Amino acid sequence: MNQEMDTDSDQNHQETAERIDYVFKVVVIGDSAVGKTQILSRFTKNEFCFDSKSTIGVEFQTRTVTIKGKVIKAQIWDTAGQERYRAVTSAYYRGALGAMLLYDITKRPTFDHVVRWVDELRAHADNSIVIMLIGNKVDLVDLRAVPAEDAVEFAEDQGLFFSETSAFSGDNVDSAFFRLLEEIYDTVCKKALECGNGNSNVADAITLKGSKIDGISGTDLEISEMKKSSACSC
Ligand SMILES: Nc1nc2c(ncn2[C@@H]2O[C@H](COP(=O)(O)OP(=O)(O)OP(=O)(O)O)[C@@H](O)[C@H]2O)c(=O)[nH]1
Ligand SMILES: [Mg+2]
Repeated sequence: MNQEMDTDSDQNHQETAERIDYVFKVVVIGDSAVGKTQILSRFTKNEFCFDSKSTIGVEFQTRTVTIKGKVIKAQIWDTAGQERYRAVTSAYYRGALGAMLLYDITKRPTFDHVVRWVDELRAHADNSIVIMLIGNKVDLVDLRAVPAEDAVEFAEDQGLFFSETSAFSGDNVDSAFFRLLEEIYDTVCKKALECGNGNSNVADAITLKGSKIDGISGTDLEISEMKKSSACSC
């Protein structure tokens, strides 16, 4: 059973005194106005804003949860869907263990472009990255332009997980993020076992451990790090 520890923002580091077993970097991508910033805001702060502005550059929010008895801090990065506002692509993806790839169920072109986003992930992210395809704005069901079946077929074909959400109502937002984090955790454990060190710490088995992002937020951020004391229990 998964359990929430706390919800916080980048500015609020209350959880620093708590035990954190893992920090998982997740990126949110997709066309402009599909709801990337709002789904992040819903997941980390349980907030929604109707007149949100287009994101410029990069920002991240965090939320700490418990998955399979481990305390996991999800560090979730958001950038602009518009090319001209985006930060350096490779730096954005560096160290990411998971990706939320959003389209808007009311705008067919945003779904048609998903294949380009998958290509970008394959080009810039680690090949073991866990990808969750998200059809957002499911509250606008009367305006639906993308049948769920189309997305299911695409997701199966590409080996992606899939969910439909509403950042507005909150429907499926938590479950989608929890599913992604669970899959990341399982991938991390599997890698550790493949490396034959199931009894030692996972960190040594993860190629993405301790990557640094430079020149994005102005500070060097240690990402996707595994606490040295942690052992994989799966
Ligand atoms: N009805 C409805 N509107 C939503 C939902 N999610 C986002 N929106 C609205 O869609 C618009 C765009 O949302 P954003 O989260 O700013 O989109 P974005 O993908 O971050 O866009 P960029 O930052 O430009 O890449 C805003 O007006 C939101 O209020 C949703 O689930 N339902
Ligand atoms: Mg945004």
